[in-house]
Amino acid sequence: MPDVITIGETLAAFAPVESVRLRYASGFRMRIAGAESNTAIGLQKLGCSTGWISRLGDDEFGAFVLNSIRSEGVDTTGVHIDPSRRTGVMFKQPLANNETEVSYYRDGSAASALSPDDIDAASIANAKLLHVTGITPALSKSCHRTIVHAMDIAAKNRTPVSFDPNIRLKLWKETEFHPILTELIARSNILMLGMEEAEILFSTKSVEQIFQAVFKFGSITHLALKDGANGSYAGTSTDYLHIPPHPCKCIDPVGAGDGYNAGFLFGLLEGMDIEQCGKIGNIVGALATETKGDIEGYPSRKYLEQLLQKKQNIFR
Ligand code: KDG
Repeated sequence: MPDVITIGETLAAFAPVESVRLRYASGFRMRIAGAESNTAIGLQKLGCSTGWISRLGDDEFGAFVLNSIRSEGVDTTGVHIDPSRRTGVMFKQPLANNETEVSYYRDGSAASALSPDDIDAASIANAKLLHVTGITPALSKSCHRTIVHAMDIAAKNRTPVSFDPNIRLKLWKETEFHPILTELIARSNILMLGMEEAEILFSTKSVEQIFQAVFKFGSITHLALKDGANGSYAGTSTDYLHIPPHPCKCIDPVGAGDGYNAGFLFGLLEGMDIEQCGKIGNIVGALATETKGDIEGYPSRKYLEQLLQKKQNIFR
């Protein structure tokens, strides 16, 4: 059984071949996009065994998503095909300064009907880690119940839970998400938090105050605070440190946070110290920004080791 289980929706994501407004685009490139499967793929590339639980429509986009994730080596036996609903899609609009705006077409998608019955308890009970995000509970009430159910199984079986709030305002719409995310943080052990999300959740930009606020949740053992081009902070209840960024040439930042999660969690699973975990998180996140897709830039374990040892690549 896989060491790491993730749960969530993955979409067929379309980006215009040329960086133009979508209305002028004549060609699109189709890739996959899903925070949880991104993290699973990142971990899998680093040599961890991972599984992804989800629902997909019985359609071409569902087949594309399933084939893509399976081809990266992620276990997809926990994926249910729902003939009555469609696979969700999204479009990426490239903007100035290498920013990206997304438009979702996922209301009522197959994954938005995920329910606790879709969860194989044994896979979570036997895993070394359950990784979930705040995207799934934003999709529907049954998705929210599914995540709570999965966390309950993890707690009963002492499987550590990592949680990334991944706040997507376009999905929460009018829903008051603070109490929902706070409750999920209180059920987690490892918190992966973006700096802007920390500010939204804890009303402060002060790193020290964020660390204090997070460790008031007695369940949390590790916090990674992702600060984009400034690097990250990582710590435990007793101490934290700043980890400088890994240099990169960003062309699309989407997927970097999930890549960071994969690198950081890989370090923890390998028993590395918190500084090394954060360093690997920074590397995987930085490499993710250098490609247009979410996952293409995530490194193999061999490449990561070369970077950590500062070895030159020999191409010829
Ligand atoms: O973190 C990247 C994700 O946001 C992207 O891949 C799509 O999962 C996605 C979402 O719901 O926004």
